[in-house]
Amino acid sequence: MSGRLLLVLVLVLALGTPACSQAPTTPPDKKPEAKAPAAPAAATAARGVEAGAAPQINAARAMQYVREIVSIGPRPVGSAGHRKLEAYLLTHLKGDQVETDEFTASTPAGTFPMRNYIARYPGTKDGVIVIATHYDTVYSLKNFVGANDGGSGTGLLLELVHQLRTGKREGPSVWLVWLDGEEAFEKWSATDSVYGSRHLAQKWQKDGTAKKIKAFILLDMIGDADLNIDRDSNSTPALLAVVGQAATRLGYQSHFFRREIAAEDDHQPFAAVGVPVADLIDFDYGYGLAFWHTPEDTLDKLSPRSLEIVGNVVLESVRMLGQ
Ligand code: 1BN
Ligand code: ZN
Repeated sequence: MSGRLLLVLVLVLALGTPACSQAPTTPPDKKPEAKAPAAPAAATAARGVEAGAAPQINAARAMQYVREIVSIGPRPVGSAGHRKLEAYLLTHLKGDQVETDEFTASTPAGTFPMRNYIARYPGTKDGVIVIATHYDTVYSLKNFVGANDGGSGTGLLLELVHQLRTGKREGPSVWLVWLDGEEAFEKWSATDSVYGSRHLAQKWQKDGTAKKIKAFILLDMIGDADLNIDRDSNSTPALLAVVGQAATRLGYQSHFFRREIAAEDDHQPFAAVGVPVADLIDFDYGYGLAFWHTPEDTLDKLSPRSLEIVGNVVLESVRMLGQ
């Protein structure tokens, strides 16, 4: 296990815990596991489609986004692939309310322009729920395409766009955020990591936005075909409880929170400015983390089903948070 991340890996007996350019339109390959009903039929009908219908991620379309992202190649900050991916994101966000949050980051490898992208989808209630991911790949690994690490979250957020741009939704506004510069340039440290989230959290604290954010849900490495979302002890317990309940409602609880880790990731700068945060990360990628930060982090290790599970749990969590 990598020491650089100060990862405290604690096996917990969590069984008692709550647990594309032309995107295809084929339906998800499988339906959620039928361990628990999504919601009582009457309650679902009463809430109506916007407020409460079972979430429906299009798994094939989400996977196609990830495929297209990976086909760009490595996407480290400052590279041609990084610029291509930014253009790809903007193409897919055309017509939406998008902010490019540009800043200059001083790193051990020099000074770089970086950009976070924020797409805003208004709701009917006060407050904001942020769903975020990082889109850069590891700077020092030039043959690394980050299918899972960088690619999976970026693609799933593009699928969430389809779920959110359908007009004004019931509940708080939802903002999708693609963060830049998550990866370290040399060695992970407080100053060499999470550049985009440190910048945005500071900005949102200064302009008062942080106070409006009810939840910040981070997606990182969520595409592994063998999906095991860890319980992150650096996340806000009450928000993790909502995510756990959402997973249980949808029958996905076996994929969530069996193991506890302490994740150092893009959620921490937001937690530091008082925002409730949850890092949904599967830090069990290949035997003994064999695929993490290696050229083995490729598309064949991923599954549309994992994107579907995480996407549906996120949508259900958003719905529950809006009640
Ligand atoms: C995640 C993907 N991270 C780097 N690439 C940071 C991290 C490492 C987060 C270990 C949690 C655990
Ligand atoms: Zn990484």
